[in-house]
Amino acid sequence: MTRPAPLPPAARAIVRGDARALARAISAVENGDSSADPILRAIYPRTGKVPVVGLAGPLGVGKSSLVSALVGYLRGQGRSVGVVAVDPSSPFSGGSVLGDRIRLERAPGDERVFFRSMASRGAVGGVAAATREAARLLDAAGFDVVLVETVGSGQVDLAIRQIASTRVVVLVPHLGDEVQTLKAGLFEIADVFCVNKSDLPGAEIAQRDLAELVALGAGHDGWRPPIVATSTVTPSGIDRLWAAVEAHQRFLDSSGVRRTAERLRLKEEIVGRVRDELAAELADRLDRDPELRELLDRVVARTLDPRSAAERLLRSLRGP
Ligand SMILES: Nc1nc2c(ncn2[C@@H]2O[C@H](COP(=O)(O)OP(=O)(O)OP(=O)(O)O)[C@@H](O)[C@H]2O)c(=O)[nH]1
Ligand SMILES: [Mg+2]
Repeated sequence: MTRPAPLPPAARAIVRGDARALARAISAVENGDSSADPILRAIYPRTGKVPVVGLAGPLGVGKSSLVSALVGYLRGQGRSVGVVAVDPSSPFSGGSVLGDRIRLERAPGDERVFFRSMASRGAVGGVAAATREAARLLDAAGFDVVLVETVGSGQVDLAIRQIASTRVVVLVPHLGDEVQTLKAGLFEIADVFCVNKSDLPGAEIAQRDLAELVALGAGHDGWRPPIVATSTVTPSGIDRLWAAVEAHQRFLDSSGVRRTAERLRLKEEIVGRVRDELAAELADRLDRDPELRELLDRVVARTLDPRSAAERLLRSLRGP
């Protein structure tokens, strides 16, 4: 192991717990500003030590409410918490709602809670990458726990897989629509299922239905995801939800899965980055490079098929 290089001043400030330096770095990440690059590079060796817990699930199921309840719970135990939330701009909740709630949860001037929401649209380089880097900055800043909330569905939600070591999938009674979401991939990534709004009718049925689904084959790496009922209005179950998260974290260590899972996440991250860069570069070259433009012209004219064109492109990339 080589000794870590001395930290650039901004990175040192973040590691020291300077909230403003942290906020600035997250903004840079969100804006695709390259000033974040040396910071991310410098802090990386110091990350990977704290639990990064993701909450994902359909719109309006109560993810933000649960995050703020967890912040309250964890602060009650004396633990510091960093939160990054993808602002869904959903009709159920304005983006600032979570921020407001967390402000209610923490005492004035409590530096041991940090909250940041990311715009779900327009982050340069993608929300998933920006969220992952923000979570890493929170990790480096030394919070005891990092919580990540992501929006309803699709790519961003699945990105939680690449960010969090424990993934909580939040659902509500009357699974209906949610079953579709489960099919869309959340089911496979869940480490803990949370049936929120258990104060509403149907919660027990939902839990039972979900338990049947889980028995049919949820879970991975020898872990069967527990199902926890919560309500943020009563409130109830927040302690059990956190206990389930901790049980999963303990499992990761005792089984050795933490290392293999992390290795897989990092591999996916690297491959994803290369894929994105290459795809952008290729698309650009197909527009500009006369030789490649001709290739595209031939596909358009039906004298060459797309698969052969792609093979030629790949060959030209690999060089002689
Ligand atoms: N009855 C009931 N309502 C809840 C509960 N938790 C949250 N809600 C309500 O559900 C609505 C959505 O809550 P949010 O916490 O914003 O949900 P979310 O999943 O973060 O929403 P998006 O981020 O927009 O997807 C709000 O009106 C909450 O007050 C609960 O346990 N029971
Ligand atoms: Mg929310």
